[in-house]
Formats: sequence, structure tokens, C-alpha cells
Amino acid sequence: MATNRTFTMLKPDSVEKGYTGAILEKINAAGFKIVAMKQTQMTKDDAETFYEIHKERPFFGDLVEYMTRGPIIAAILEKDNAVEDFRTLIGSTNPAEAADGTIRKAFAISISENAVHGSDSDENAFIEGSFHFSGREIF
Ligand code: 3AN
Repeated sequence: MATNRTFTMLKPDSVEKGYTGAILEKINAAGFKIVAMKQTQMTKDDAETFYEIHKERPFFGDLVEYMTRGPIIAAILEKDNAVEDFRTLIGSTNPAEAADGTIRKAFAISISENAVHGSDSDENAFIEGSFHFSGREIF
């Protein structure tokens, strides 16, 4: 059964370009409540752990470099059917294939620098949220 929480990161490109306010507005407008949020910067170790599932992929080194090159905004979001609805809101991994109105369509430039992360399952939402936040940071 779908839970009501997902995890997101507004990635370094979004922070660098000053898109974070506009992206958070879209997230709020879509009905998500922010239950935890902070600006942070991932270390190489953090990114390698977070994206371990991709470690054999050819883009892994570039992905780690991208995700560690500057600050991100990490957040846990709450809404009915959060994981699936947030994946719909952000759009396809490749912004060229993202639907009109999605966050990646509006703010991402490429498949490798795609503005925002959204968990792909309830299990991963919990793991990823716990990676970035302690219990006392979640409301
Ligand atoms: P999503 O972020 O849509 O869940 P994943 O989990 O398949 O996509 O990929 C994680 C991240 O790895 C993407 N957000 C993107 O930054 C990068 N990535 C995924 N596929 C590619 C690819 N084919 N080439 C370069 N980077 C990629």
C-alpha cells in the first residue's frame, strides 16, 4: 500500500540557478506538505552511498561529481500517494521526455542534470529520508 511520504532533493543545478523557490512553490501548489527540509552538501562518500544502486553504470562518476559540487535542498514531503504523485509532478528522468507542466520540463537541462530527485518507492523514500534527517528533524 502506498504510504504518504516521499523524499526529494533539489539538486546542485537548481540551487546554482536560483530555481529552488520556484520549485518549492510548485511542490506546495501540488498539495505536498514539507515535514522536513534543509540545505546541505553531500560528500563524495554520501553520494556514492546514496546512489550505490548505480555504481556499475557508466555515468556513476559524473553523477557523484554533480551531486557533490554544491549545496542541495533535501526535504521529506507528505501527501496521499506521495511517491507516485511526486514522480508524476517531477516528470521523466530525461527532461526531453518530461510532460508539460512537470518540474523537470520547466527546470532541468539534461538527463544527467535533471534539477530534482524523487524517491521511486515507499521503501526507498524511507531509506533516503533517514539518510538525510534524524527523527528530531522530521515534523
Ligand atoms: P530518477 O532520478 O528519475 O529516479 P534514476 O534513479 O534512474 O532517475 O537516476 C538517478 C540519477 O542519475 C538521475 N537523476 C540522473 O542525474 C542520473 N542519470 C540517470 N540516468 C542517466 C543517464 N542515462 N545518463 C546520465 N545520467 C543519468
